[in-house]
Amino acid sequence: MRHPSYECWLQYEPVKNSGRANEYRSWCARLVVSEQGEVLNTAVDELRSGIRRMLGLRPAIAAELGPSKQIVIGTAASVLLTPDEREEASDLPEDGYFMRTVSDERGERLVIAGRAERGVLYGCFHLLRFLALGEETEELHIIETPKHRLRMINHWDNMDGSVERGYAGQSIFFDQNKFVADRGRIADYARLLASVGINGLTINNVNVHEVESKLIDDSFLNDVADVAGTFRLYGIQLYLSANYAAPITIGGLTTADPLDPSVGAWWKGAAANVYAHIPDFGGFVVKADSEHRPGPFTYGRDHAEGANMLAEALEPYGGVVIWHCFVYNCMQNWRDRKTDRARAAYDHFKPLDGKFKDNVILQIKNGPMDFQVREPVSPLFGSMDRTRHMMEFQLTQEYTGQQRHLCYLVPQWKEALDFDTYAKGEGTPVKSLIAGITAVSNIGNDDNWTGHLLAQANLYGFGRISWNSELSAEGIADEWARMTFGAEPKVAETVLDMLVRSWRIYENYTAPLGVGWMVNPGHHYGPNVDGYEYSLWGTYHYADCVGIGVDRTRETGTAYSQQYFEPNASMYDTLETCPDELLLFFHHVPYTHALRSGETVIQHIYNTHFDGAKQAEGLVAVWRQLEGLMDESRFAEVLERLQEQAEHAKEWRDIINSYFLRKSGISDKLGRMIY
Ligand code: GCW
Repeated sequence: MRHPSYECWLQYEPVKNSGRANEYRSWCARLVVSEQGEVLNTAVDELRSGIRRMLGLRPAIAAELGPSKQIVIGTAASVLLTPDEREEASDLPEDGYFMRTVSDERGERLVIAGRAERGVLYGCFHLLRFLALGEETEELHIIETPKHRLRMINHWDNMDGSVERGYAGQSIFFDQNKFVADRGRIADYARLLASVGINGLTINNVNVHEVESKLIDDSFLNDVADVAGTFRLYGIQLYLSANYAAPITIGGLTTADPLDPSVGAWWKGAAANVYAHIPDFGGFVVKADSEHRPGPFTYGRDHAEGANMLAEALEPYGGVVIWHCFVYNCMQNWRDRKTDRARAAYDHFKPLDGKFKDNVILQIKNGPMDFQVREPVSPLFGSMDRTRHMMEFQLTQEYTGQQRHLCYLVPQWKEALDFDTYAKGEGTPVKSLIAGITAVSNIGNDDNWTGHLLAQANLYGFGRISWNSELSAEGIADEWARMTFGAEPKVAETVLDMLVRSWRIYENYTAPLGVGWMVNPGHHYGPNVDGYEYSLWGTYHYADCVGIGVDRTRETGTAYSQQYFEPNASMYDTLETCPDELLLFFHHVPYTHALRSGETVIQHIYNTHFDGAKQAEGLVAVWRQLEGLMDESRFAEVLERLQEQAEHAKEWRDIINSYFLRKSGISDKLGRMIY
């Protein structure tokens, strides 16, 4: 039997409110569509099955308009639309759609029209969401256009079946260096992604190892094409992570120098072969000169030269190169206080602005370090107005509890997207500058996809926000909770409340005030204050007996703060104006320093760690109140994770508090027990 949450938010439970159900049935008895197309067929199938499951009705499928109420779906080319509607649909941006009720001499209809098939599919999922949420459908007038053209997911899946930083089982694509034989689960995944508007994905890890390098040659291209075909049905384009050294590792050349003509020619041949198999292939995602991956630096070339060579190979087919900016010195010495990992991406890429070809998109992590629970927004956003770039988030909770802890990340992403860069004066938020958004996947072959059932909300929320970054984190959580657990108000309200508070709770009992890390090296789970303090990775907090924090100010520190536009640069640089939650990211201060909140740094550490652990315990208590209001298995599996979180939060609390009590010699003014 399938896990009750296998279909995630597409539960399609029967509509309970009979008034609403009747209203919906009146529209849904007849479904009119006159065109054929792969994605359109997917849309029709989805609509049919959703209607059947939610309304107990098998809609009649017709190719012509009828006299009674009906749903009409079509692209801008559909003869079912009026000339005005056709024009309106063709004026929509790519992937856009409208959904409205019309009543005229041609009959009463609920029209879902997309500029193209993909828009129609999104419109159908939108209607189904409306039905699931019990929204009114009598007077619809909705126009939806995505805020971002590229809405992607990156998998860090290896062909042996493991998933780098994966916390939800093994890969759904690969096993034992082959593609999995049963592709059914891949189709189910494509459906989930399409339902929230995702239109691109990579299936393999950006750390491209030996076998995976061959995904772009004849060894695996038939399989890749087959999987691309599955995603294509759902309007999702496939990309591959490519190994920069592939000309050597699989091409038999002696160099991967981007300026060597034989290298360019090799990539052109490779691209031609990929496109012969997959005509709508999206392009290559490349992590070069990062964490020991090969790249153009080996040959004394810069990243523009490296990326452009690949871009030239893909250009004839409309493909893009998505190039990682996660380039930094991972062999640092903790004694060296001038090298600053946070500065690295900007220092490497800003000077190259304007040198990249148009089909290169730089992929920038939301923060300058590495997906910590709290970081400032990367200053690269806004600093390159002649280079296309996109945002990278991390769904997989590498540093945010690894899907053992609850951490709903949409509020964090909202903050990053809304951050005002001041690049073109006040009112230049990150979301206005980017060509797209991508995120590292949090799914695997676990029964419920994400390990922690409530982590599904991050996948859902990512899709929704990459479609429309104006949506609120609460609104998204509310939709997700109701679609996942049904309309029982107590469940939906409780889950919503838990999700919305969870990021802050996690932050409370882990690394304080933006300083980050303090995790066990390697796997990154659990507290270890000095775990990364003396290592090569450039991830230090510099705690001693007097104070803590990284001095990134202009005068006395690494001057990272100056990578921002004013007034952000001064705001972060000045102790008095730097936001508390990022204080230790920008400043080294004594433990007795008073925060803007009025509390000292040391007392803040104690308070938040006691609070955070208590709040984590509180999550268990509120969840327990839901017993009996949902199926036993979902109740029990979430309970188990929350209990583990509560226990683990105490460990965090104790390790962090003890460490700082001993370092600082300052006791908790509330006299609580510190071990
Ligand atoms: O967060 C870090 C991870 C690495 C990962 C890297 C990256 C795929 O610890 O496992 O490598 O980011 O983004 O490339």
